[in-house]
Amino acid sequence: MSEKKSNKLNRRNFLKAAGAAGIVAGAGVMLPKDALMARSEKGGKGKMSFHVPPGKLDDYYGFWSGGHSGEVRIIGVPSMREIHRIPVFNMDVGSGWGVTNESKKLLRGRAAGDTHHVHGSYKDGTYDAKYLFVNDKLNNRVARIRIDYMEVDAIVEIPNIQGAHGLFPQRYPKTEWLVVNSEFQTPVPNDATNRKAFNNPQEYYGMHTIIDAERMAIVCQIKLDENCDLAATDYKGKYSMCTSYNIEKGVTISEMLASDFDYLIVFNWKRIKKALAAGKYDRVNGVKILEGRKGKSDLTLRIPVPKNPHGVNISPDGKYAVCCGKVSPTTTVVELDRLDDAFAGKIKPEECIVAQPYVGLGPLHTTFDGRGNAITSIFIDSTNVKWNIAKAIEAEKMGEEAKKKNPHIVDVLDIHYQVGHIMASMAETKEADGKWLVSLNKISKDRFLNVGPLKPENDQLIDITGEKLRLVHDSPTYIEPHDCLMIRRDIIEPHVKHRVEMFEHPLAVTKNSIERKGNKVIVRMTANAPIFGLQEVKLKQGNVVTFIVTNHDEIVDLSNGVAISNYNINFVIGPQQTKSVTFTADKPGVFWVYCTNFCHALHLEMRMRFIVEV
Ligand code: RUQ
Ligand code: CA
Repeated sequence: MSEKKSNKLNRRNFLKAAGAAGIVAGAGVMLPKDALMARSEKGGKGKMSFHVPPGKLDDYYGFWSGGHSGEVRIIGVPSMREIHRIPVFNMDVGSGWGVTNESKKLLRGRAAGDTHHVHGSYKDGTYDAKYLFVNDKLNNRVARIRIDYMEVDAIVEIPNIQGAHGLFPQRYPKTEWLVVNSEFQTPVPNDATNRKAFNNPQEYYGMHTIIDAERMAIVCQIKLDENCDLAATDYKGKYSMCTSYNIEKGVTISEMLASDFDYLIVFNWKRIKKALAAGKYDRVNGVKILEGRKGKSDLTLRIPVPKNPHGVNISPDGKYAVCCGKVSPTTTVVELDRLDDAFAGKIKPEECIVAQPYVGLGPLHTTFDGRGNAITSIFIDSTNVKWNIAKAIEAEKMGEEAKKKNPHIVDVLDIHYQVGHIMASMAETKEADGKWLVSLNKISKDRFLNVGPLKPENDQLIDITGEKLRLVHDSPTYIEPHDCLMIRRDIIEPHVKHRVEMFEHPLAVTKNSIERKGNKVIVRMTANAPIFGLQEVKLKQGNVVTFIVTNHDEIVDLSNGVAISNYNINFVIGPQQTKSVTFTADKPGVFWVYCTNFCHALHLEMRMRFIVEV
């Protein structure tokens, strides 16, 4: 089937599903693309190049989530070259993550994950280059990556939820809290003590979880009837929010689509702090649970939005939340300054909505150029739509006829194909700079060499410096980025170290030794290219052995690998770094321990014997 035809089919099926569920998507409305065609083409295009020649560096650190690969990647923008991978919830022997004691302690036996959203820690509405945070939708965890080493240093497990999805850190005055949403509703508690609830979806709840970003510990959870999908925080430290697409408490698709509207739910942090201080909570699995349900709580506000909404993003001026309709061809623009009045009961929640412009079929996420324009990803249409926020608000005031002409639409760009997230450079900060846009397209189909049934994603790089969106580069990425960030190089680079602080690791080895305590053997060893500090380790079959190895090289980029033949042990140690591994020496024989990371002209000679006697 031709590409066009299959996309059309997709569109028709979607309309059918949306129609069957009782909505009229785009009826009587000139959809943005046609509206644009009807107008004269105008507006200049940007002129930037993605080419970064030898000797030059990229302008942005791109941080990509890796979806069900469980990792986070660093991609240079604009070259789109993958520079590094940070294993997070996955196993990666290339770095030793998942093989060493250090990583096992954080992973606790669960080396599979599903990362969606990477966000940086903030100070005054922009990145402070301390941490990155990323969610695990599979096993309901949040990991923290320290930017100086680009390694995970903490993982917190979140009880009482499933589908840990939307994640966002506090933006102002700095990141003390971060919020995580539970996309799936579940019984609370979800165990045998509550088995009556298993078969009664009315007793399933969603949670908005608040995490202390420094301690990486759970502060509290706010209990809702609805599910919580994407997350955002404002620029004043007053509110966090979530979109909910299942206010119906449905367990089937048609049940989840039954209502014509769902909610953008806003959480009032001042009131949450007050409720915590006043002890107004229950405890489930050790976590403080605050009441957030409709009609029972003053911590939450529900703004009705059509229909099964997905992303919510805050404009860089801090004024608006833009919520994408997904099953509705619109976005909903909420003016954040009205939330105070809405919480105080002076206006109705829906009066916070200042515009609901048409953007196309299947809007999912919105990003910003810092010049008053929003760009929204449109899944079904396979487009990125650039629209002007002020014009959308103006048209809303003028009424339905003015609105139908789509005066807010600035440009529409076809992408290849089925876009999920989009992100503009620095767009989630007050320093949004309107230079680059990345469209994270889910389907690459015929774009790259055929590599079998499982194709890469297609990340398209778009120059947004002109009025028109200009596609400049296609880049395949390994399965399956959901979201990305582009942070200016000058913010990140000064904080990234070439070597670790040796004595940060309590077990850093300065003297080579073999210590035996009963069945336990502790091997302390240095690595200094091209020599391991010990020539051999001899022990008895059945001994439980711990290798602790410190790389004593200080030279930039001089890492050593430690691999033990036939023992499935393999990890890398950066300059001045220490790693350890514990295992049972269950196979007798002579096993070569060798360096895996090419370190020296005599790299191949960098080896020692591990002798397991009977
Ligand atoms: S969301 S499906 Cu970021 Cu669009 Cu995870
Ligand atoms: Ca719904």
